[in-house]
Amino acid sequence: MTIRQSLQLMLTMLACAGALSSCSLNPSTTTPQPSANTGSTTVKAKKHNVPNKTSVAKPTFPKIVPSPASVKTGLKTQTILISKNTFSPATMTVKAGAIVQWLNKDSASHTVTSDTENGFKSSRLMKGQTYTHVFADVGTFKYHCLIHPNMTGTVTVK
Ligand SMILES: [Cu+2]
Repeated sequence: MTIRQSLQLMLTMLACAGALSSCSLNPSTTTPQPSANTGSTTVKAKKHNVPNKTSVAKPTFPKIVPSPASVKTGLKTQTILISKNTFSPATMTVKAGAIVQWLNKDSASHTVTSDTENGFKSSRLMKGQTYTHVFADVGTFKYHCLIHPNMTGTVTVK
């Protein structure tokens, strides 16, 4: 009888051990779940990458930033052509805040240099190069080309 009891105890012990092992297996099965969570975090990381791609696409918008500036003033960029050693038009009237762009069409290089010492001045513009200046203040602004002093122009800002 005591042997049977001991055998029963042994069986119950084994059963318990099996239960424990099965219980211990459960935590092991639950531990993969955190890894699954980390997998979800990697998915989140991928989601973060996606906004990065959209944020990469956003910098294409800042290229249009000059247009918001023109939106503020409600003015578009106005172009003065430099052609045949002449500013064309030589006289331009714009509103305050206007963006004026000079475009050199000549094979010769020119500059856009304010007659005023502390005024706007471009570097030497080669063919196809442009110089842009925003006329924020009202006034009459005369300019010339450093290379060809005969080349003169006037921008009047109202
Ligand atoms: Cu010139």
